[in-house]
Amino acid sequence: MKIDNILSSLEAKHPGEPEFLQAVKEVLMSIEEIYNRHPEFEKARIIERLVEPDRIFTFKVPWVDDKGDVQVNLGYRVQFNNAIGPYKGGLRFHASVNLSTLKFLGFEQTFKNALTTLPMGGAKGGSDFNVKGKSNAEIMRFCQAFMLELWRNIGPDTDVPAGDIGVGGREIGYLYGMYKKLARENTGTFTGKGLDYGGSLIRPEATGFGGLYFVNEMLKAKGIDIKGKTVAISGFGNVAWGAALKATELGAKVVTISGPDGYIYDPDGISGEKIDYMLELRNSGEDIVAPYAEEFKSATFFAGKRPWEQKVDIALPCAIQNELNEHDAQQLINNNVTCVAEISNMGCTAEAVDLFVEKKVLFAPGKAVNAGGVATSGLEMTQNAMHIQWTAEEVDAKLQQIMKNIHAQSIKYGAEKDGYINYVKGANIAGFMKVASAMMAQGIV
Ligand code: 2IT
Repeated sequence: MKIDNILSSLEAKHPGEPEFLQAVKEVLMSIEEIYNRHPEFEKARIIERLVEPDRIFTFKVPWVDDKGDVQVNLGYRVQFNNAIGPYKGGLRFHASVNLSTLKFLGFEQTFKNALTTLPMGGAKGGSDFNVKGKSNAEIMRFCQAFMLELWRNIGPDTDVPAGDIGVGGREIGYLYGMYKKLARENTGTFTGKGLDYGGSLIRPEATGFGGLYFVNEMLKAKGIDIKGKTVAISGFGNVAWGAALKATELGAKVVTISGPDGYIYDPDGISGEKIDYMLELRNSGEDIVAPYAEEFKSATFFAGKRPWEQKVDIALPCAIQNELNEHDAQQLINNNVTCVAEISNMGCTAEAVDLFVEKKVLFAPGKAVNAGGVATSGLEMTQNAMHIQWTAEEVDAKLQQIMKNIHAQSIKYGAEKDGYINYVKGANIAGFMKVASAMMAQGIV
């Protein structure tokens, strides 16, 4: 495999997709050695076939706002790879959404879903629709207009969407309601549904919970106790919420959250009612965290800054891609950080990841750390197919087992001679080997 050739040919074919190239490059660098030991992969052009999505749907989403004005957004679904199972992955509604973002997310999702051990292929979709400042009725009309186009391309055994940034329980409800009306079936072709209509217990918490289970495994492997450790979290959405709940429950102290406006530092710890308040902030639809510092006097708001400048033991990006850069990484290292784990997808820039690995910092990538979200989506699909509902304890036990397993797979392929565990390499190789062997078994399709 010639990584440079593959990347430059991708760049020539699809100019202006830096996030996608970043994600591809990371995986190719990790798997190069093992790939070259398998000439049958090269012969079957596994890499060339893996870096192109199976297909992409792009469509316009016209809708009418509360003033009666017509709005037009772009909608997408990238069905990346279904070697392992039906396409599976979230929908992101955010002003920054474009094809590069969704291709990188779909590519990552393919390997992440492989790591869960559940039969799910990779997909991602969404829109440049910005939820911020929209009324409930506008969000409903947008979701219905989006689904009017997408419904033909999804189904319980073909493609099962879920939430991501900007798509939470409310949006899933509107999307799924319209899907059912059009498809005239009730097979749960969406995960993250409400508990009253086929959703799974623990799904809202799962990404954050799974992330902390993974971090706990990383620390345990080093003989470190998570109790009493300080934690910097970014974001204040669903993922940050689940992470703060579980970190607190495990005895760690969360001292930051952040939004597009800046970050909150609360040395007393963000726990209990403060975590509930985070949800209130989110539900206000304003997309700002500043009011936290007015509500809780122990906290300080740092406008326009990121939480990585604080001295903490554990840093957990929980917001969006490339939210932690090389400078941030250096600050964390200078402050003697113990562990950094991406709960957001590709939360760190390539330079930041390289620095963590070079300095042998305990670091793990999103596709391993945040896989608990989609894994629990897989468990929701199972419950829907069986027409039953598992208890929270049953789902949580399965989630814990899955995260332990992903950790073990990462060690299997990522342990280096000096004892350092390169989780980036480990997770990429483990995910890739499964997808590649599934593709090999099914011929050139
Ligand atoms: O990035 C992710 O794994 C998600 N947004 C969850 C996808 C899913 O299908 O639950």
